[in-house]
Amino acid sequence: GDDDRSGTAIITRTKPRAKRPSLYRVLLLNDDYTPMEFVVHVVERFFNKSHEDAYQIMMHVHHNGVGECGVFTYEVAETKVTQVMDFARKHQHPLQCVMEKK
Ligand code: TYC
Repeated sequence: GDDDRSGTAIITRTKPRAKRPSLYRVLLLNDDYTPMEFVVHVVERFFNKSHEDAYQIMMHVHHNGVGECGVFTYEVAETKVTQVMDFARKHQHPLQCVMEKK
């Protein structure tokens, strides 16, 4: 509509506007204690990576301090972070997983 009972013009959009959701990187952080094999397992299990890709991501984090495991919408990224942090805590490893807006 272009008018209302208050006499104030209101312009509404006709063409459907696709609102793309913001995207978030999920990152693993390096530490000195979490076993390499545990990190590889985490990347395979929670980020659906092949063993080869998971190993590469783990080694990237080991050498660079931080690395990306995937890019997701806010809710999915938040779920990944919680799942990884809970799993690491359960196994008493200090592994840290965080998300950041792209
Ligand atoms: N730096 C760890 C080690 O030498 C391995 C490791 C890799 C830990 C990646 C955390 O996100 C990580 N055992």
